[in-house]
Formats: sequence, structure tokens, C-alpha cells
Amino acid sequence: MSVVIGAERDSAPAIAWAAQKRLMSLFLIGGFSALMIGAAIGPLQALNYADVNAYPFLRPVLQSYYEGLTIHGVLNAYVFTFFVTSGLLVYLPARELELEPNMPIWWTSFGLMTIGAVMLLYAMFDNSSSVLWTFYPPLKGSPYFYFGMTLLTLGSMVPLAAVMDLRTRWKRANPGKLTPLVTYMSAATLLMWLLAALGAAAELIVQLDPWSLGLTKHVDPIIGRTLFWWTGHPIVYFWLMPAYVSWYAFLPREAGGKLVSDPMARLTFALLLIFSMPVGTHHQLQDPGIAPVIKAIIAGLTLSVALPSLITAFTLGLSLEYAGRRRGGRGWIGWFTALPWKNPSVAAQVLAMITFIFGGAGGIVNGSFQLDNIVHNTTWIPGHFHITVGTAVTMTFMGLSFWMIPHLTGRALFSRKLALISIWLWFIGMSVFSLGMHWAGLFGVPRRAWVSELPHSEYMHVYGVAHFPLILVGVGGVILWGATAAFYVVFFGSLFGGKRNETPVHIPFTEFLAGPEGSRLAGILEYLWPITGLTFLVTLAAYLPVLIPFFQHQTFAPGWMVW
Ligand code: HAS
Ligand code: HEM
Ligand code: CU
Repeated sequence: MSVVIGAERDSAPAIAWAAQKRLMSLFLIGGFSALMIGAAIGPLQALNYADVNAYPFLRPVLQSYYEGLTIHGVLNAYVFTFFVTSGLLVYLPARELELEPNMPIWWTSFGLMTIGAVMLLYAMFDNSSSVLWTFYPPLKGSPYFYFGMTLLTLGSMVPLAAVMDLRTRWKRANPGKLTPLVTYMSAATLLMWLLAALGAAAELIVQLDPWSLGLTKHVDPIIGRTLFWWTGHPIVYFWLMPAYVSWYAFLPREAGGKLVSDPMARLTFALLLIFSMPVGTHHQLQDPGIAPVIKAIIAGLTLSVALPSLITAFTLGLSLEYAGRRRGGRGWIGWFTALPWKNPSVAAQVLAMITFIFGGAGGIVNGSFQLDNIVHNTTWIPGHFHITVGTAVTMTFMGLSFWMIPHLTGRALFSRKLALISIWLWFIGMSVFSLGMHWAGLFGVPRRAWVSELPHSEYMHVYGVAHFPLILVGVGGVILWGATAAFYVVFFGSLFGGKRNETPVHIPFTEFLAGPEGSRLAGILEYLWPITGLTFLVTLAAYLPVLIPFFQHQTFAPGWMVW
């Protein structure tokens, strides 16, 4: 049962939702198919660090470590997340408001992203574009890569139009009322992404697309990097915020409780919209040409972006405790063990949250200017982001799919037991993997290095000091192969082989202990467009001092193909 919203539910003609469910399923299938390829490659990279070089045997498919790494990063970080998010952030608000979304707009997003993804696959698998997920110039791939990336990015911005249209129609029918929570969170996420995507869109359309076609001869790498990180930092919140939608709006109910505060959820999303944008330069703390004073200011601002996540930790911690106590949990730990751990969707999301505590702590280390000197460009960094995007977000999407596939298709989950096994294996595998990556990073083991290509004695000579943590990396990777296999048996098994459900599965919209009614905070936060405008100004204030000197001293680099 969803929360009842205004009079819309009674007066609106009943919507069948069949077309919407079909398109939502396509978004899920598109996204998770990308993850399937990406996650199959990941363990090869983990084994590389443990000195197992599988690549000579993979020549017919992958020509080099870097071709695989590009496919892994691009499919997981862009294609998987964009598809799932562009589905969820339209479907869920539409269901919350009980209004039909504008289907041509939503299909446009799907179409653009599909064409983009196919072009990217072509460019990566023909070994013309091993430019890694950051596609830093002057590494030069094929036009298919950059145009594919352009279409994928534009496609991911389109859902904003669908959500704003839904919100406007609902507001017209419900004058003076606050936007319901899921729609609010979706709108805030997509408005943030509208500003965020401008950087990469500019880099692609102005710099890289024409350059890849040969229309321009040279490229300025540092301008490219800066525009990339304009997007590349807030993109991590474009990954995270849909997971937060699930944590705030569904998990409390799935766990048997209620969300303790709706206004805190709104505050989190508004703060993420504002703070995500101006801090991308913390990825360039070791880059030349940016004044130390700017880097120090950005380091300070970076700590502010942790704030909404700390609010989230306490709000959701309390909501889970409430659920656990309602289920009979007693004492300091009893509420936690009383959570419905047998429900794979709940287990996935709670384990995702626990992992995220460590991911967040590592992020704060990265953001601290001086400490970043030690960890930058080491395996510490992939260690950090495999427990943020690679687990907190990915495992939340996996958990969400466990109720959503039955909801969309009318079929029961293929096997709850195997679903639980996949989640626990992912949690254990990623914990071991990420511990190894962080630890090896502290010994200075570089990321993005085909270390297993060295003869064993040389590998031991250079990396022997980090041999144990690097073994952990490989072991974690192998466990993750098991997790991936188990998950996809459940995912595709449910889609195509699950038993027909007797009773329909509803979207688990949560109830609140403290709702938004009468909250002054919620009232102020309702002004999403002015908040977006303010964020744009703050972003310009952060980026103009970085970019102007680069435009005044341009460099002209020819393209490189080093693979
Ligand atoms: Fe990061 C690099 C700083 C969060 C992803 N990050 C990366 C890269 C990626 C990434 C992909 O400042 C590398 C890109 C590349 O290829 O080079 N990151 C941060 C900070 C945060 C942060 C300050 N990162 C994320 C998230 C990501 C992500 C989220 C993906 C989804 N990161 C950096 C910096 C770099 C960086 C530098 C550049 C480093 C370099 O040198 O290259 C913060 O937002 C983190 C805040 C999070 C928290 C945790 C809150 C905990 C919660 C769970 C609560 C649990 C409960 C369970 C309720 C403070 C919400 C209760 C149960 C109980 C038993 C208690
Ligand atoms: C990079 C392993 C899943 C996103 C890497 C690296 C390893 C790895 C070892 C570092 C390679 C290097 O720096 O040389 C794995 C394993 C996975 C997995 C074992 C388990 C199935 C994921 C997931 C995501 C992800 C689920 C995101 C949704 C990335 C990205 C990179 C990366 C963005 C950076 C690529 C680059 O440097 O260009 N992965 N990964 N991975 N991984 Fe994963
Ligand atoms: Cu960042």
C-alpha cells in the first residue's frame, strides 16, 4: 500500500501501469546486463593485482588489461547506474503521485542511452578506445566512444523533464501542498544532475567530439580534466542519491518500521544538491596549475559534503532501530539482530549501509588535502569506490530488484535463498577485496597498473612488500565472481522463470513518524528551482578561478594511443 496523496487517487481514472511497468523492466534489464559484463571482468583485475595474469588467454576477446578495465569502468559506472536510475526516478514518482508519466519523454531517455551504450560497446570491444572510465585526453579513442558517451549522458538528463512535468501536474491539482517525498528526492537528484552533467557535456561536445573526428588537431588536457571532474565528482551522488531514495522511502517499511523524519530526508537531498557541485577539484588536489589556496578551500568544502550523509546515517540508524524494536528486539544490539535478515532485499540494503560507513570514512581521508598525497593514484582509491558505488549503491540496486522484479512482472523471486547467498557473498567478497586494496594502497601500489605482466621475480621485487594485501584483493575478487553468478541466476531466473505470484507485490512506500506537514524546513526546501539557481552560482564561484588561468595559458596536445 502506498501513502494516500490528496484527492488525486479517487478522482483520477485508474491507470493500468502495464506500459510503464514494461519500460521500467527494460531499464532494469539494460542496466543489469551492463553490470553483468562489467562484474565478470572485475575479478580478472583483482587477480592481476594478486599476480595472476589471465589476459594472454583472453586475447580473442580482450587485447589488453586496459581494454578490459575501460569496459569494466564504463559499463559499471555509467551504463548500469544510468539505466537503473533513469528508470527508477520516473517510475517511482509516477506511482507515488498516481499520475501517468510522459511516455515519449521517458522513451527518449531509453532510446538515447541505448544507442549511446551500443556505440560505446562497439568502440571498446574493437580495442580502439582503451581510454579508461575517465577518458582523459590526450588519450584518444574513436569517435564512436565520445559520441556514444555524449548520447548516454544526454539520455540520462532527459528524465528530469518527465519528473518536473509530473510534479507540475500534481501541484496544479493539489495547490499549496508539499511535493510528496519520493518525487521531491527524484527531482532534487535530477536537478543536481542537470548542473553536474554540464561539465562532461561541454568537454565532450566542445572538445572531444570534434577532436575525435579530426576537426581539431590538438586538445588541452587540463581543461579536459577540470571539466570532467566538474561532472565526475557529483556523478558519485547521482549514483548514491537513488540508493538513498530506497533507504529513506522503502527500507524502513521493508524492515517493519517507519521513517523517523520526512523533513530530514528532504534536507539531505537539498544539501546534496548544493554541496555536490562545487567540490570536484578534490580529484585534482595533485594536479598542477591550481593554486594551493583553492585546493585548501575545496578540501574544506569537501568535508561539508559528508554532512548530509551523516544526517542520513543518524536518521536511518534510528529508523532501523525503531523497526527492530517493533519486531521485539531489545537492548543495545537486539534491535539490529531483530531486523528481517531473511528478507534478501532488507539484508542487501542494511549490509550496503554498513559497508558505506567505511566508504564514507575513506572519502573523508581522501578529501583531506595532505592525506590525499599518500593515497592518490594508488589502489586505495579503487578500494574506496568499490565500497561506495561498487557496494553501497550496487547492492542497494540488487536489493531493490528483489522486490521490484516481482512487482513489475507478477512473478515470484526465483530463489530467496540464492538471493541471500549472493548478497552475503558480495558483502564478504567486497570487504576482503577492499581491505586489500586500501592496505596495498598505503604501500604505494599504483592503481591502473598491469602488474601481473611483470615476471614473478620482478613483481615480488617491486610489490612484494604488499604481497599479503594483494592476495586479499585476488581472493575477494574470486568470491565476487561467485556472488555475481548467484545474483544473475536469481535476476534472470525471476524475470523469465519465476512462478506466477498469487497476490500482487506493492511498492513498499514507507510511513513517517514525523511527516512534512507544518514543518518550516520542508516549506523552505520546497523551492527547488531557486536552490538549483543558487547552486549554479556557487559552482561558478568554485570553478571560474580554476578554469580562467587554464584558458589564459592553453596547451595544445596531440592525441595519443598508447595501447
Ligand atoms: Fe569518493 C574519489 C571524497 C563519497 C566514489 N570517490 C572517488 C572516486 C570514486 C568515488 C568513483 O576528496 C574515484 C574516481 C577516480 O577514478 O579517480 N568521496 C569523498 C567524500 C565522500 C565520498 C568526502 N565517493 C563517495 C561516494 C561515491 C564515491 C558516495 C560513490 C557512490 N572521493 C573523495 C575524494 C576522492 C574520491 C577526495 C579523490 C581521491 C583521489 O586522490 O583521487 C563523502 O560523501 C562520504 C560521506 C559518507 C559518510 C558515511 C555515512 C554513512 C551512512 C551509512 C549509515 C549506516 C547505517 C547502518 C544507518 C560520512 C549513510 C546502521 C547500522 C549500524 C550497526 C550502526
Ligand atoms: C576498477 C575489481 C565491481 C566500478 C576496478 C579495479 C579492480 C576492480 C581491481 C582496479 C583496477 C586498476 O586500477 O587497475 C572489481 C571487482 C568487482 C568490481 C572484483 C566485482 C564484481 C565493480 C562495480 C562497479 C565498479 C559493481 C561500479 C558499479 C569500477 C570503476 C573502476 C573500477 C569505475 C575504475 C576504472 C578505471 O580506473 O578506469 N575494479 N570491480 N566495479 N571498478 Fe570495479
Ligand atoms: Cu569526489
